[in-house]
Amino acid sequence: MDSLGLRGRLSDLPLGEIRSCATIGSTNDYAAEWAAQGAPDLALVAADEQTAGRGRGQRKWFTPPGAALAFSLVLRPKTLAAVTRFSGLGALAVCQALQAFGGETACVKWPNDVLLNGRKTCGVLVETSWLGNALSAVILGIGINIASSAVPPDDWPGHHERPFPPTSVEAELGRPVERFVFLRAVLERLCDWYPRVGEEAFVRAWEGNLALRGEWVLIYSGDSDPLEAQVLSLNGDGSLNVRLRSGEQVSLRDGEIHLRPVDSSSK
Ligand code: BT5
Repeated sequence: MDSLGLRGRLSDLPLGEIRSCATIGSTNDYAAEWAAQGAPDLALVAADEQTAGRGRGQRKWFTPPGAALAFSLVLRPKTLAAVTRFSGLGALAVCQALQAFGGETACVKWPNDVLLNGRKTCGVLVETSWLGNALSAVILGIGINIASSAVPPDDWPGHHERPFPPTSVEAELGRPVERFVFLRAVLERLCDWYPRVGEEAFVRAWEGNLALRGEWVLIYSGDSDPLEAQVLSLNGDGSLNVRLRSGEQVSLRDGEIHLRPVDSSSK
Protein backbone atom coordinates (compact mmCIF):
# COMPACT_ATOMS: atom_id res chain seq x y z
CA MET A 1 0.00 0.00 0.00
CA ASP A 2 1.75 3.15 -1.21
CA SER A 3 -0.80 5.20 -3.11
CA LEU A 4 1.12 8.46 -2.55
CA GLY A 5 4.25 6.96 -4.16
CA LEU A 6 6.47 7.70 -1.16
CA ARG A 7 8.68 4.61 -1.30
CA GLY A 8 10.62 5.84 -4.32
CA ARG A 9 11.06 9.31 -2.83
CA LEU A 10 12.21 8.15 0.60
CA SER A 11 14.02 4.90 -0.22
CA ASP A 12 17.43 6.18 0.89
CA LEU A 13 16.26 7.17 4.38
CA PRO A 14 16.66 4.65 7.22
CA LEU A 15 12.90 4.10 7.56
CA GLY A 16 11.62 0.67 8.61
CA GLU A 17 8.81 0.32 6.10
CA ILE A 18 6.67 2.83 4.20
CA ARG A 19 2.91 2.74 3.67
CA SER A 20 0.67 5.49 2.34
CA CYS A 21 -2.93 5.88 1.32
CA ALA A 22 -5.37 8.44 -0.01
CA THR A 23 -7.78 8.47 2.94
CA ILE A 24 -7.45 7.14 6.46
CA GLY A 25 -9.20 7.70 9.79
CA SER A 26 -6.10 8.67 11.78
CA THR A 27 -2.51 7.75 10.91
CA ASN A 28 -1.84 7.40 14.66
CA ASP A 29 -4.59 4.77 14.99
CA TYR A 30 -3.28 2.96 11.93
CA ALA A 31 0.29 3.04 13.30
CA ALA A 32 -0.81 1.71 16.71
CA GLU A 33 -2.52 -1.28 15.04
CA TRP A 34 0.46 -1.82 12.79
CA ALA A 35 2.77 -1.68 15.83
CA ALA A 36 0.65 -4.40 17.50
CA GLN A 37 1.13 -6.52 14.37
CA GLY A 38 4.91 -6.10 14.51
CA ALA A 39 5.72 -2.95 12.52
CA PRO A 40 9.50 -2.36 12.54
CA ASP A 41 11.27 0.60 14.12
CA LEU A 42 10.78 3.78 12.05
CA ALA A 43 7.85 2.36 10.09
CA LEU A 44 6.04 5.25 8.40
CA VAL A 45 2.38 5.60 7.46
CA ALA A 46 1.18 8.74 5.66
CA ALA A 47 -2.19 9.79 4.32
CA ASP A 48 -3.39 12.45 1.93
CA GLU A 49 -6.57 12.98 3.97
CA GLN A 50 -7.65 12.05 7.50
CA THR A 51 -11.32 11.67 8.35
CA ALA A 52 -10.75 11.29 12.11
CA GLY A 53 -7.45 13.09 12.69
CA ARG A 54 -6.83 13.67 16.39
CA GLY A 55 -5.09 16.18 18.62
CA ARG A 56 -4.54 15.77 22.35
CA GLY A 57 -7.46 14.85 24.58
CA GLN A 58 -10.74 14.92 22.67
CA ARG A 59 -9.58 17.51 20.13
CA LYS A 60 -9.80 16.99 16.40
CA TRP A 61 -7.16 17.64 13.75
CA PHE A 62 -8.30 18.96 10.36
CA THR A 63 -6.66 17.20 7.37
CA PRO A 64 -8.46 17.82 4.06
CA PRO A 65 -7.11 16.13 0.89
CA GLY A 66 -4.30 17.54 -1.20
CA ALA A 67 -3.08 20.22 1.21
CA ALA A 68 -1.39 18.83 4.30
CA LEU A 69 1.11 16.33 5.55
CA ALA A 70 -0.33 13.78 7.98
CA PHE A 71 1.91 10.93 9.00
CA SER A 72 2.93 8.71 11.91
CA LEU A 73 6.05 6.78 12.74
CA VAL A 74 6.24 3.64 14.83
CA LEU A 75 9.31 3.98 17.03
CA ARG A 76 10.84 1.16 19.04
CA PRO A 77 13.40 3.10 21.08
CA LYS A 78 16.33 0.98 22.20
CA THR A 79 17.20 3.18 25.13
CA LEU A 80 14.47 4.34 27.43
CA ALA A 81 14.11 8.09 26.88
CA ALA A 82 11.32 10.05 28.53
CA VAL A 83 8.26 9.94 26.28
CA THR A 84 8.05 13.74 26.21
CA ARG A 85 11.30 13.77 24.28
CA PHE A 86 9.53 12.24 21.29
CA SER A 87 7.18 15.23 21.02
CA GLY A 88 10.35 17.30 20.98
CA LEU A 89 11.87 15.03 18.34
CA GLY A 90 8.94 15.57 15.96
CA ALA A 91 8.63 19.28 16.66
CA LEU A 92 12.37 19.95 16.36
CA ALA A 93 12.58 18.10 13.02
CA VAL A 94 9.69 20.16 11.60
CA CYS A 95 11.09 23.38 13.04
CA GLN A 96 14.52 22.80 11.52
CA ALA A 97 13.00 21.80 8.17
CA LEU A 98 11.01 25.05 8.15
CA GLN A 99 14.16 27.01 8.92
CA ALA A 100 15.96 25.27 6.04
CA PHE A 101 13.09 26.34 3.77
CA GLY A 102 13.57 29.99 4.81
CA GLY A 103 11.19 30.11 7.77
CA GLU A 104 13.63 31.79 10.15
CA THR A 105 11.04 32.43 12.84
CA ALA A 106 10.03 28.76 13.15
CA CYS A 107 10.00 27.66 16.79
CA VAL A 108 8.61 24.97 19.07
CA LYS A 109 5.82 25.89 21.44
CA TRP A 110 6.19 23.38 24.24
CA PRO A 111 5.01 20.71 24.38
CA ASN A 112 3.77 19.90 20.87
CA ASP A 113 3.22 22.78 18.43
CA VAL A 114 5.44 24.32 15.77
CA LEU A 115 4.90 28.01 15.13
CA LEU A 116 5.92 30.03 12.10
CA ASN A 117 5.63 33.80 12.42
CA GLY A 118 3.80 33.15 15.72
CA ARG A 119 1.13 30.99 14.08
CA LYS A 120 0.52 27.25 14.33
CA THR A 121 1.67 25.33 11.25
CA CYS A 122 2.11 21.92 12.81
CA GLY A 123 0.91 19.78 15.70
CA VAL A 124 2.60 16.68 17.13
CA LEU A 125 0.79 13.86 18.89
CA VAL A 126 2.82 11.22 20.74
CA GLU A 127 1.12 8.10 22.06
CA THR A 128 2.53 4.91 23.55
CA SER A 129 1.76 1.20 23.28
CA TRP A 130 2.55 -1.03 26.24
CA LEU A 131 2.92 -4.78 26.67
CA GLY A 132 2.29 -5.22 30.37
CA ASN A 133 4.74 -2.86 32.06
CA ALA A 134 7.08 -2.70 29.06
CA LEU A 135 6.95 0.07 26.47
CA SER A 136 6.37 -1.68 23.16
CA ALA A 137 6.18 1.30 20.79
CA VAL A 138 6.03 5.06 20.63
CA ILE A 139 3.66 6.41 17.98
CA LEU A 140 4.86 9.80 16.75
CA GLY A 141 2.17 11.57 14.71
CA ILE A 142 2.79 14.81 12.86
CA GLY A 143 0.36 17.05 11.02
CA ILE A 144 1.66 19.99 8.95
CA ASN A 145 -0.41 22.51 7.03
CA ILE A 146 1.33 23.01 3.70
CA ALA A 147 -1.25 24.77 1.48
CA SER A 148 -3.69 27.32 2.85
CA SER A 149 -6.66 24.99 2.30
CA ALA A 150 -5.21 22.81 5.09
CA VAL A 151 -6.05 25.53 7.63
CA PRO A 152 -9.29 24.79 9.49
CA PRO A 153 -12.03 27.26 8.58
CA ASP A 154 -13.59 29.29 11.39
CA ASP A 155 -16.83 27.34 11.17
CA TRP A 156 -15.12 23.94 11.34
CA PRO A 157 -16.59 22.02 14.31
CA GLY A 158 -13.15 21.35 15.85
CA HIS A 159 -12.20 25.02 15.71
CA HIS A 160 -11.19 26.79 18.92
CA GLU A 161 -10.24 30.40 19.30
CA ARG A 162 -6.53 30.40 20.01
CA PRO A 163 -3.81 32.95 20.65
CA PHE A 164 -1.67 31.13 18.06
CA PRO A 165 -3.99 31.03 15.04
CA PRO A 166 -3.54 28.28 12.47
CA THR A 167 -1.66 28.99 9.28
CA SER A 168 0.11 27.12 6.48
CA VAL A 169 3.73 26.82 5.41
CA GLU A 170 2.97 28.30 1.98
CA ALA A 171 1.08 31.28 3.43
CA GLU A 172 3.94 32.17 5.77
CA LEU A 173 6.78 31.55 3.31
CA GLY A 174 4.88 33.30 0.52
CA ARG A 175 5.71 30.64 -2.07
CA PRO A 176 4.60 27.18 -3.17
CA VAL A 177 6.13 24.25 -1.30
CA GLU A 178 5.99 20.73 -2.71
CA ARG A 179 4.45 18.61 0.06
CA PHE A 180 6.56 15.52 -0.33
CA VAL A 181 9.80 17.46 -0.72
CA PHE A 182 9.00 19.03 2.65
CA LEU A 183 8.10 15.61 4.10
CA ARG A 184 11.52 14.39 3.09
CA ALA A 185 13.21 17.38 4.73
CA VAL A 186 11.39 16.65 8.00
CA LEU A 187 12.16 12.92 7.92
CA GLU A 188 15.85 13.52 7.19
CA ARG A 189 16.14 15.60 10.35
CA LEU A 190 14.00 13.22 12.38
CA CYS A 191 16.06 10.19 11.37
CA ASP A 192 19.20 12.15 12.15
CA TRP A 193 18.11 13.15 15.68
CA TYR A 194 16.35 9.87 16.57
CA PRO A 195 19.47 7.90 17.60
CA ARG A 196 20.50 10.91 19.73
CA VAL A 197 17.14 11.57 21.38
CA GLY A 198 18.56 10.44 24.73
CA GLU A 199 21.52 12.84 24.53
CA GLU A 200 21.97 16.23 26.12
CA ALA A 201 22.77 17.73 22.69
CA PHE A 202 19.25 16.90 21.55
CA VAL A 203 17.64 18.63 24.54
CA ARG A 204 19.83 21.71 24.00
CA ALA A 205 18.86 21.87 20.28
CA TRP A 206 15.20 21.57 21.24
CA GLU A 207 15.58 24.20 23.96
CA GLY A 208 17.40 26.50 21.52
CA ASN A 209 14.27 26.56 19.36
CA LEU A 210 11.72 27.04 22.16
CA ALA A 211 9.05 29.68 21.73
CA LEU A 212 8.19 32.07 24.59
CA ARG A 213 11.52 31.61 26.39
CA GLY A 214 11.92 34.25 29.09
CA GLU A 215 8.31 35.35 28.60
CA TRP A 216 5.49 35.31 31.15
CA VAL A 217 2.73 32.90 30.22
CA LEU A 218 -0.49 31.52 31.62
CA ILE A 219 -0.38 27.77 32.10
CA TYR A 220 -3.67 25.93 31.71
CA SER A 221 -3.90 22.40 32.99
CA GLY A 222 -7.22 20.57 33.37
CA ASP A 223 -9.95 22.65 34.96
CA SER A 224 -7.76 24.40 37.53
CA ASP A 225 -7.18 28.16 37.40
CA PRO A 226 -4.27 29.17 35.16
CA LEU A 227 -0.89 29.73 36.74
CA GLU A 228 1.19 32.70 35.72
CA ALA A 229 4.83 31.80 35.18
CA GLN A 230 7.96 32.69 33.26
CA VAL A 231 9.32 30.12 30.77
CA LEU A 232 12.92 29.24 31.72
CA SER A 233 14.43 26.08 30.22
CA LEU A 234 14.02 22.41 29.42
CA ASN A 235 15.02 19.53 31.68
CA GLY A 236 16.66 16.35 30.46
CA ASP A 237 13.33 14.48 30.57
CA GLY A 238 11.69 17.08 28.32
CA SER A 239 9.77 18.78 31.12
CA LEU A 240 9.64 22.57 31.11
CA ASN A 241 11.09 24.71 33.92
CA VAL A 242 9.08 27.77 34.80
CA ARG A 243 9.28 30.40 37.55
CA LEU A 244 6.07 31.28 39.35
CA ARG A 245 5.26 34.84 40.51
CA SER A 246 6.22 33.69 44.03
CA GLY A 247 9.75 33.02 42.74
CA GLU A 248 9.33 29.26 43.14
CA GLN A 249 10.55 27.17 40.21
CA VAL A 250 8.50 24.20 39.07
CA SER A 251 8.75 21.82 36.14
CA LEU A 252 5.79 20.98 33.91
CA ARG A 253 5.29 17.58 32.40
CA ASP A 254 3.59 16.92 29.09
CA GLY A 255 -0.09 16.11 29.04
CA GLU A 256 -3.01 18.44 28.90
CA ILE A 257 -0.96 21.59 29.39
CA HIS A 258 -1.45 24.73 27.32
CA LEU A 259 0.69 27.86 27.38
CA ARG A 260 -0.74 31.27 26.53
CA PRO A 261 1.10 34.58 26.54
CA VAL A 262 -0.16 36.64 29.49
CA ASP A 263 -1.40 39.49 27.33
CA SER A 264 -3.55 37.19 25.12
CA SER A 265 -5.37 35.55 28.01
CA SER A 266 -8.55 37.50 27.43
CA LYS A 267 -8.79 36.34 23.79
C1 BT5 B 1 -2.11 18.82 18.22
O1 BT5 B 1 -3.03 18.66 19.22
O2 BT5 B 1 -1.68 19.87 17.81
C2 BT5 B 1 -1.62 17.48 17.63
C3 BT5 B 1 -2.08 17.28 16.22
C4 BT5 B 1 -1.48 16.02 15.63
C5 BT5 B 1 -2.03 15.71 14.27
C6 BT5 B 1 -1.34 14.54 13.63
S1 BT5 B 1 -1.77 14.32 11.96
C7 BT5 B 1 -1.03 12.78 11.91
C8 BT5 B 1 -1.35 12.09 13.22
N1 BT5 B 1 -2.64 11.40 13.17
C9 BT5 B 1 -3.55 11.96 14.00
O3 BT5 B 1 -4.73 11.55 14.15
N2 BT5 B 1 -2.98 12.98 14.66
C10 BT5 B 1 -1.59 13.18 14.29
P1 BT5 B 1 -3.55 19.83 20.15
O4 BT5 B 1 -2.40 20.59 20.74
O5 BT5 B 1 -4.52 19.17 21.07
O6 BT5 B 1 -4.29 20.81 19.15
C11 BT5 B 1 -5.54 20.49 18.60
C12 BT5 B 1 -6.21 21.82 18.23
O7 BT5 B 1 -5.54 22.37 17.07
C13 BT5 B 1 -7.68 21.68 17.80
O8 BT5 B 1 -8.54 21.74 18.90
C14 BT5 B 1 -7.86 22.86 16.86
O9 BT5 B 1 -8.14 24.05 17.60
C15 BT5 B 1 -6.48 23.05 16.27
N3 BT5 B 1 -6.39 22.47 14.91
C16 BT5 B 1 -7.06 21.43 14.36
N4 BT5 B 1 -6.64 21.18 13.12
C17 BT5 B 1 -5.68 22.09 12.86
C18 BT5 B 1 -4.84 22.34 11.75
N5 BT5 B 1 -4.89 21.61 10.63
N6 BT5 B 1 -3.97 23.38 11.85
C19 BT5 B 1 -3.85 24.12 12.96
N7 BT5 B 1 -4.62 23.94 14.04
C20 BT5 B 1 -5.50 22.92 14.01
